[in-house]
Parts: sequence; structure tokens; C-alpha cells
Amino acid sequence: MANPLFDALLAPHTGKQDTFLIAADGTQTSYDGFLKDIARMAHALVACGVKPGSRVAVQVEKSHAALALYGACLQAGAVFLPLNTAYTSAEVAYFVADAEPALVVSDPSARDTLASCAKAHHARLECLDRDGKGSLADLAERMSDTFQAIPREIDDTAAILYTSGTTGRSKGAVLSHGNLLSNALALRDIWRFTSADRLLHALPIFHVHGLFVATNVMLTAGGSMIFLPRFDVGQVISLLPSATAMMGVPTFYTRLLGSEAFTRECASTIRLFVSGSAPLLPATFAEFEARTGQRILERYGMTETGMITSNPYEGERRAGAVGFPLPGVSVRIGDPQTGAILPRGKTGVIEVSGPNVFSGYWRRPDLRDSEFRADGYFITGDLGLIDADGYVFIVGRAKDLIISGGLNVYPKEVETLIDGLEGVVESAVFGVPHPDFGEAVMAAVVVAPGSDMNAERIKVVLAGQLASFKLPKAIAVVEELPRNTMGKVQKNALREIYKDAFQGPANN
Ligand code: MCA
Ligand code: AMP
Repeated sequence: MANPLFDALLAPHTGKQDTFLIAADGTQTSYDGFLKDIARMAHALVACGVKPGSRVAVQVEKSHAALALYGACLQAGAVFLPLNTAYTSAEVAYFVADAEPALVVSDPSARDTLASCAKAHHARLECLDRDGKGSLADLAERMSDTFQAIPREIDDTAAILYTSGTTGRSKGAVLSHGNLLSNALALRDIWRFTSADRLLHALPIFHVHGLFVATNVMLTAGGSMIFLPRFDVGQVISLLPSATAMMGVPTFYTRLLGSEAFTRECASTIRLFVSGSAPLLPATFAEFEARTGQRILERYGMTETGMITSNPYEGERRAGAVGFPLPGVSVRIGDPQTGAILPRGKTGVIEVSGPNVFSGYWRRPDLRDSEFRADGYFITGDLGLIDADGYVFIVGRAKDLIISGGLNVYPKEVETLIDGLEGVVESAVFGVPHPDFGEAVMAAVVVAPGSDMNAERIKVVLAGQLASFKLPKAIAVVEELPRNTMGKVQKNALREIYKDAFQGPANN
């Protein structure tokens, strides 16, 4: 019996002494060592009551052990459910209630706040800190370093990643072994990754980009990764000369360009810079090429689909375009209202089908009709077109979404909290240009006459409930919100009024 992802990503490296991970201080972990860590961790999961198909919710800092925990979930046939470390305990409580994990793994600092929530949902709670130490590591340390992988089918769930909905709360995108594997193999091939590659990995591992794009691709290629806890521009510049590739969100590239120490020479060993998760401005693309002589390869994806399109490895990488559909992936443009398929050059909603596309949202069969067309194409909510040469361009969003530094914020979630505050009449949350994060979250709030509610108080209350990246970086208290004749709030008008709110370098 087989386990598709484990067999493709990890099993082939058994016994290999080649380096897989390199820490910032130069400490190296071989593939063999990493596989043994995974096996010990898989035994620890079983000891914690994790069964095939059980969810394992993980909110821990990036570390070798955290990555081994992902591998252990695959090997033990469990469902990996990573959570952004910025989520507050209130946000985590929602995910635990919805996903009903058998095990929650948190940072030791969150143990006390999460204990009652884990208990209420019959989940066991274990810890792992930023150094890979904690109760789960202690348990794993005593275990055998071999583990027979639990059989899984290609359609079995490998991971659930929560992604905010346009209406209401976050939904879990259910990703199968087949979804993740097809994407990793396609990307490895089109981006030409081999065992000779060394990826500079500075992305978080709780999202598709850092986990399934970066890590899965490197595992299928058998290459190595310089595994950094976060993106620190100075550290990245000093380590780039020992890497051959880097993947990042546009903020990585604007921060690199903002440093005089980032020169053509320090990028000279890199054969591939990949950007995604948010639009890369053509100006950034051009400035990067002028500085380094290299054209960033921009690609496009979603949590629900993994990667959808990519600019070519060979051939023209076009600024502002996200390239061609991946092999085996079909992209078309649909009329947002009627669903009619539109010809080349026409703008509509981007729809996608292929082995990469998820099967649906966790326990939300009711969303099937609104999120998929009858013939199975997934409706991304991104507005785009396909030009005469077949390049896909994203030109806007049908969904009300802000992407800040590569992280998604759904205005509705923030508005609901602001509107619930005493003294607030109503609010509108929207994105405005930001020099560092691309877009920043901003709120316009109408306060009741005589109320002493103000921007500072709103910020303080929200900070206890929302992850920091979702907090409005500016709040304008206004007399009224602009509305159209139908009474609908005009966010475009607000975006126009406040478009210069964050002028100047790295203004937070
Ligand atoms: C941190 N802050 C942010 C963000 N990150 N605010 C808005 N947007 C953000 N992305 C807050 C911090 O909490 C802090 O608030 C203040 O902003 C300054 O933080 P700073 O130290 O500058 O941030 P950082 O730690 O350097 O992080 C910025 C970052 C990081 C490097 C851009 O956010 C990051 O790694 N982003 C990548 C996310 C990612 O992997 N996305 C892929 C999703 P305070 O001062 O109040 O504490 S997967 C996906 O989208 C699809 C599938 C795809 O296509 O890839
Ligand atoms: P997420 O829900 O975090 O998976 O974010 C997916 C969304 O990120 C997509 O629907 C797009 O709106 C956006 N996105 C990803 N890559 C790109 C890109 N290269 N250019 C523009 N938007 C992108």
C-alpha cells in the first residue's frame, strides 16, 4: 500500500546523507536525519491519539521541528492544519471548534490560553517552541527513528488550510495528496529544480507559498534549503550568495531593493527569483532587472488551487503578467454574472480546473454551487484576461479582499468587529497603496453623535481580537460613508480619497 505524498516527497531520501536544511548559523541537517526526526515525530503523534484522517492543528514558530511535524503528519496519515502564528487565541479557538483536531500543537507561551479551548473540543494539546523544544519534542525523542508510513489514497486529505471567506468566517480548503503532489511535480519541472539547487527559504511555513510551493518542490527535487525563521533583509542579502534560488512575496523584493547592500553581485549565484501571493508591480520588476540583471519570475496561485499559472522559465517573463497555466491545469475567463466563457482579451473572472484544484471546503458542501461552475471549474474571484499570446493577467478582484505583504485580509471580518463596538454606527474597511506591504488595511468609521469612541480606542479593542496583519494601519473617523444610488458603500471612492495615506518609505 502506498502513501502518495510521503512516497514522492520523503521516502526516496531514506538513508541519504546529502544536506536538506541549513540553519542561519550554518548548522546542517541531512535528509537522513530529517527523515529520522519525522519518524520519531510520527510515533509521537500516534502516542497522542492521532489516527489516519485526524486533524493536527499547528500554530508554532518556524523551525526544523515544525517542518518535521508536517512530514510526520504525512507519514502518519494525518491531516496537517497549519495556522498563522499571528492569529490571536480567539481566532485559533474558531479553527479548533470548526476542524475538531485530535491534537493541537502550540508554542509553550500559548499553552495556558489554548488549554480550555482544546479541552472543550476534546483535543490533546502539546507544545513546540521556536527552537524545536517542548512537550511534543520530548515525547518524540524517546521514539524509534523508523515508522511504517500509513497507507493513503491519492484523494485522501493531506492538509486543510483555512482561508477567509467573503461572507462570514474562514473556511478550510481541503487539499488532497493528489492536489499537492501534482502541483509540486509540475513546478519542479517547469522551474527546473534539481538536487543541485539550494533555496533561500525566508517565507512562513503556515501558508501554501512557503510550505507547498517552496518546501514540496525542494523535496521532490532533492535539493537543500537555507531555512530562515523569517525575512530579515540583512540576513537574506548575506546568505543569497550561497543559494541558487529564492521565492518570496513582492514585499521581499521591494525590501531588497530598498537596501543599498543588495547588488548585482550578491544576486549573481541565483538562477531563479520567484514572486507571488500578491501583485508584483511592473516598476519593481523593472528596478530589480536594472539592479541585478535578472527578471523575476511571477506566478499566480491560491490556497484552494495551489499554483495556477507561471511565467516561463525560458521565454519572456512579462512584467504585470502571471504567465501560462501549469501543465495539466486549465484556465478560462468567465463572465462573472452569466458564467459564459469569454474570448481572449476580454476581462472576466478567472476559473480553473485541474488535478491541483481542491475538492471543496471543510464541512461546507453548501458552498459548492457558489464556488464551482457546474462543469467543475473553480471560480477564483480574481478578475483577469488572457492576451493574444496566452499570457494571463490579473486586473482586479471580484472578491472584497486586501492582500497586505502577501497575507489576505477580508474586510468583512474587520468591519463586523468594528461595527459591533459601542458608539460605532458603521464602518468600511478597504485597501490603500502601501510602500512596504503593497496594500495596507484602512478603515473609515462613522461614530454615533456624542460617543467618545475614537480611532485609538478602536485600534486597542481590535488588537485583542485580530491578528496584527489584519489591524487597520489607519482609521479615519468620518461623518458618513460614500454610497451609490443603490445605497451600497463605494469602496472605490474611499480608496481614491485615501490613496496617499501611506506616502513615504515604510510608513506603518
Ligand atoms: C507583519 N505585519 C504586517 C504584515 N506582516 N502588517 C500587514 N501585512 C503584513 N503582511 C505587521 C506586524 O505585525 C507589525 O505590527 C508591523 O506590521 C511591522 O512588521 P514587520 O516587522 O515589518 O513585519 P515582518 O515580520 O518583517 O513581516 C513582513 C513580511 C511577512 C516579511 C512581508 O508578512 C511575510 O513573510 N509575508 C509573507 C506571507 C506569505 O507567505 N503569504 C503567502 C500566502 P506591529 O508593529 O503592530 O507589531 S499563500 C498565498 O497567498 C497563495 C497560495 C500564493 O499565491 O502564494
Ligand atoms: P490566498 O487566499 O492566500 O491563497 O491568496 C490567493 C490570492 O492571492 C489570489 O486569489 C490572488 O488574488 C492573489 N495572488 C496570488 N498570486 C498573485 C499574483 N502573482 N498576482 C496577483 N495576485 C496574486
